[in-house]
Amino acid sequence: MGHVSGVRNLTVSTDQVLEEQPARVSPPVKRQERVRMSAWKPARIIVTIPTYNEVENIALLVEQVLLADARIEIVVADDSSPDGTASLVGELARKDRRVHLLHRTREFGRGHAGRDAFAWALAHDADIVIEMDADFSHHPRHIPTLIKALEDADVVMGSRQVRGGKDLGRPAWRVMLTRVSNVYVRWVLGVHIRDCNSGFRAFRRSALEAIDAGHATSPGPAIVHELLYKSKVRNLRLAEIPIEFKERERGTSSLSFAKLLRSYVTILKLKSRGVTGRLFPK
Ligand SMILES: Nc1nc2c(ncn2[C@@H]2O[C@H](COP(=O)(O)OP(=O)(O)OP(=O)(O)O)[C@@H](O)[C@H]2O)c(=O)[nH]1
Ligand SMILES: [Mg+2]
Repeated sequence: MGHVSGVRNLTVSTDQVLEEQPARVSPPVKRQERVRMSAWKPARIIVTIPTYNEVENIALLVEQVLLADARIEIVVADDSSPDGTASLVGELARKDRRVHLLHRTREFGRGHAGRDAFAWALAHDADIVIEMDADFSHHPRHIPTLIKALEDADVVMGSRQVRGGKDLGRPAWRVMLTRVSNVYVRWVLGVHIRDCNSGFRAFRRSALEAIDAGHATSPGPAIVHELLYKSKVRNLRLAEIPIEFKERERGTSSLSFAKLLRSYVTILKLKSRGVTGRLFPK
């Protein structure tokens, strides 16, 4: 076991298993920048997947994500799920060197898991990092489009709310809740993204470094808003591509009303830190 520099609480074992200790782009890309980006050849793409009780989804998802692009490696950040997700991913990792497990045993939460997975990806030389959910709401078939759109953007979001995007299989009240919370996030954080709640995103390495994603502070789902807001504050180029978002078919949601409410409060705190210049730790 050896330590990974730059990542807290992580150790690496030789068998790849880790244990704890058509896009809307703004602003327009300048010609000079286009020339620079045409030479951009990302070699290493890391897909990060936070999981909690996803044993019914994760094996098939991993298989499909690996097929999406030969450059992809996957890191699954699991919070010691009682259903055995981590041991299943551990088995997959032993069979395939492109799969890695980040087995988290403390500081649980969707946000902290996302943060540690970003830190892991950066420490492992990712040129592109894509974060997605494990429940097939984010389908791997959209991955090539996300990667392509990064040619003209720093951060690309899979969006239900742009032309061609869909929100399938969810009850009307959930779709409405997503829309209302979008209005709230856009209003509070002042971002002009249509689907601020989407957790299906691709980042250039330089973007993750600029927003210091490996030290994101939101413990829960508000990490998606934190990274979006920090991207805006850092003047990164944000783009949205349409995706078909589908309600999960297997496993159960970890999202509760209490978590949702807490994330709305976190969004207010983010804004307050933003206006008082405390968004990024000194
Ligand atoms: N590591 C970790 N992952 C989590 C945690 N909570 C949720 N996740 C994962 O984060 C992703 C999104 O969680 P979901 O439970 O699907 O929540 P959601 O997509 O916001 O809500 P639904 O629309 O109800 O599915 C999934 O891959 C979950 O397994 C957590 O506490 N720790
Ligand atoms: Mg989900």
